[in-house]
Amino acid sequence: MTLQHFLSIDDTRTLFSQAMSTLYQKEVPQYGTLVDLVNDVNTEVLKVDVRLQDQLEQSNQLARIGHERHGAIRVGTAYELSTLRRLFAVMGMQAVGYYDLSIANVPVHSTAFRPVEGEALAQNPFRIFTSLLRLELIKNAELREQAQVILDNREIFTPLCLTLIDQFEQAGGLTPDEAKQFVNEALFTFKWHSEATVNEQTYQALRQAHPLIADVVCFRGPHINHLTPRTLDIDAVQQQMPSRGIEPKQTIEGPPRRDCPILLRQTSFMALSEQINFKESASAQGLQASVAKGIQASEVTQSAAAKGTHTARFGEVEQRGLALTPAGRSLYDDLLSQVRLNMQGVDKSDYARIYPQVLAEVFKQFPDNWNALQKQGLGYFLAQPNLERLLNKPITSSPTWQQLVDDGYVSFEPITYEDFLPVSAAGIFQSNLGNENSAKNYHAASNQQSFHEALGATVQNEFELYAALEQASILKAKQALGVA
Ligand code: OOG
Ligand code: NI
Repeated sequence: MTLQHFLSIDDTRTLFSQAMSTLYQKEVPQYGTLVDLVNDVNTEVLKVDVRLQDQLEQSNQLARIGHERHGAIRVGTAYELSTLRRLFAVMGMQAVGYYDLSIANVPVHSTAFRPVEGEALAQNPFRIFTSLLRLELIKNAELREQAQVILDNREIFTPLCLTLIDQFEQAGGLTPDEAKQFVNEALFTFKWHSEATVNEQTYQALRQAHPLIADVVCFRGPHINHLTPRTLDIDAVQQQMPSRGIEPKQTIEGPPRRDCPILLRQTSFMALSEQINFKESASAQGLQASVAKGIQASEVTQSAAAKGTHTARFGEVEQRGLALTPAGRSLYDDLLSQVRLNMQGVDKSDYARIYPQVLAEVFKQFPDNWNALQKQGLGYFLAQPNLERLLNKPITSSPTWQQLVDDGYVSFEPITYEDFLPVSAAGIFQSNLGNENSAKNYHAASNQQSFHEALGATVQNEFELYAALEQASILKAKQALGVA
């Protein structure tokens, strides 16, 4: 079989992201409302802001904005995580970045599966934030073992999905028909199942330990818990949400509104409470038996199955800006800590009002024009040769790169941040889990090593990826200017 019989992995990813969007719209109708709002706001912004329109066009992003999404899932075992790594590879998505959420008392650590190459990102930058439950952080040994047994006994992938992943790995690709089949099968892993795999008692015990543990352990699969469209004006979306019947979380996570957006700003809304059906309530003995045999065992009798509700799935919007260098990121982290310090002691009822003011005030220390950000090495930029300038004034000497820049032969377009922010992610997690877990302590040393072992690979370093994109653009610009 030759290569042209395969569907490209980028096209498979687009099929999948569209299928996911359709699925989630059916499952969580508010998501559809949010997508409509975001589209309206984006259209409005582009009408008014010609400079932004240009800039997005220059950096190959105008086309992708409309269908750009990220989602999130949470899994329970090394097998699940490493198989997801193989599944996402079929769509050209690789693990980038390590996020330790135990900093926020959430017992997971995470990565994001996403495309890494410039062209793939321009076509469709679909990303899935993927968290692995850190079972070892459950203090109650009995509960911990119970959760482990339940997880070890579930299979979140369909047999055909696993076969097609094998097929992809062996043949180096999937035919268009196989790719469609694959997308259909993969959807099963991400869809919502209202049948819990445990009885109410087990669900409540796990929920008591942490709502997130119940969310990961008690269902057939890692249902997608949100799908996020990208907006060009998150303040407008936040402000207009109530008029469309959506109640946003109190504050926007991330940096403040700026002339030159950096990193990532996010806000979310609490999803509906969804009805779930528990397995039959078992006696202590029956419970043990069903735990020992896992999912199948709890299917023994379902006559007295109780109903309950589960709140895990929500909506989120994001606005993306410049990818920061380690220096820029460290300034961002410092300023964010300052904000937190300044907010200490602020009354809860004043929090939502005061927080944006403090954030804006503290972030005055972060340069807010593209030139300064580029010159000071705070962000990553794509170098673009100015060919018009070259025509008007041919280069005669052999100038340094800096001279070329100073003489106007090169311009810079910001590289978009494609990743996530642990503090923001924690804020999103918290706002959707309720406050019942705030007293619990899941703070732990971060453990990237064990995450890599579970993943079966090491995650890529996001800074290195941005630096490589920047370097490649500099090389190309030099060639175009004939000074390579
Ligand atoms: C993931 C939360 C993190 C983001 O955008 O930062 C996230 C989760 O709740 O599972 O999606
Ligand atoms: Ni998210």
